[in-house]
Amino acid sequence: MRTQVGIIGAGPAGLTLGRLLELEDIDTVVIESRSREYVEQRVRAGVLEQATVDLLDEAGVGGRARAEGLVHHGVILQVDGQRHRIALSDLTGGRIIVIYGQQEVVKDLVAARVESGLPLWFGSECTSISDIDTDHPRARFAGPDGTTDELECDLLVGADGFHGVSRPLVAPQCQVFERDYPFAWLGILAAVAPSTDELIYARHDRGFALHSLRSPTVSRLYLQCAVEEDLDAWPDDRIWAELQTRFAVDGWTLDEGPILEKGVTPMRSVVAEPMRHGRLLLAGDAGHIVPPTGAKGLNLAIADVAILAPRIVDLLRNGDDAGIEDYSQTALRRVWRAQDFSNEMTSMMHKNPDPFEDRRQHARLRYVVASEAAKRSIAENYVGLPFW
Ligand code: RFL
Ligand code: PHB
Repeated sequence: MRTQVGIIGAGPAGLTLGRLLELEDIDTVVIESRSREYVEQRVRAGVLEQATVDLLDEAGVGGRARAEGLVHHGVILQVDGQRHRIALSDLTGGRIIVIYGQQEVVKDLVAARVESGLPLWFGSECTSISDIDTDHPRARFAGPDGTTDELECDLLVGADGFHGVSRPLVAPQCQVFERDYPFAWLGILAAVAPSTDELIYARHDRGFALHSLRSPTVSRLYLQCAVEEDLDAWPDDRIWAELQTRFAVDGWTLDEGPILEKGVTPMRSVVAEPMRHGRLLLAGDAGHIVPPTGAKGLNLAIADVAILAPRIVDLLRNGDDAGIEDYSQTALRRVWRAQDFSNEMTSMMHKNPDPFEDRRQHARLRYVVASEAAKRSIAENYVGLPFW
């Protein structure tokens, strides 16, 4: 089997790249190990930067995000039982964020690809990649019926997420930068109307809590927990009691409802450099992950492919490989900016087991909420810096 660009992974990065290349008449095959149902139900990110929504729109797949996404103009930081608004739009010349579940983005992209009749092979797990130093890299994969096959292409893109095959394969040639944080998030999805109009990031002596939203009837909430947290130790009433404590402010109540989903997410920063190895390019979580406190992972994944797509077109249409050569360096500038911001938000909002660090970060947050300059800096990073 042959195509121009083989894309491993039907997450936001792989599917968006497929769409951007479709619009340029470049042939692609997307190989995805999971089923369509699985990728469309996987609950993850919720905050889209304006530039992300603009890009989806330009690619003709942003209609539902525009219609159903919740446009937000601010977020709340809570410290010492007091809430402080970061006026995102006022501080950034009118920029916004849109709350729209990642699985909805994935549904929209899958629907568009299916409608275009382009190859998107679910249940097909890429098991190995070869010949990346030639003009014809290859991906081997196991299909749903147990058969194995091989895809030969002009370029391969590893958009297979943090647990995929592409990064481990090139790891020996990479410099991998890593940081583990000494805590994790216990996340829930609950069938209850959000108790807030804007996201609340709360720092509390018992640990961080985040109140996010999905729709007028569904809330998404997170609690800082231990890295090895046992979910069985967290029946629903304990989760709600802990959330009530951490979000408590006078005159406000947190409404409770049935919990639809629970999970524990470790907090890590990883960057693999470079993001190009011959004719294998890494995009999205395959190349880097950030802790979720800055809401950057999905936005970075989309930014990577926005940077990559025109460079692929230059190579395949005009034989110009300057853009591909420069892809990693360009994408990594943005990645490291997001690492810094995500680290800052994470450190400042969480209870740290190191008492000195904990006091220092508490002081930093108190400064941020009191300073116009510091709030502006948080706002411009949160809404997203321009692609560069
Ligand atoms: P994905 O979404 O992981 O997709 C990779 C796809 O590749 C498939 N795959 C394979 N396919 C074929 N062969 C193989 N060998 C394969 N191995 C893997 C997988 O099945 C999958 O379908 O990566 P992508 O596209 O790079 O997208 C990245 C985002 O998913 C991720 O960065 C965000 O979800 C991170 N994130 C957030 N990002 C934000 O921008 N804003 C947020 O508010 C936000 N909140 C979050 C988050 C991530 C979280 N978790 C669970 C990690 C909140 C949480 C709790
Ligand atoms: C989410 O809605 O899932 C969400 C929002 C903000 C974050 C992380 C996750 O920083």
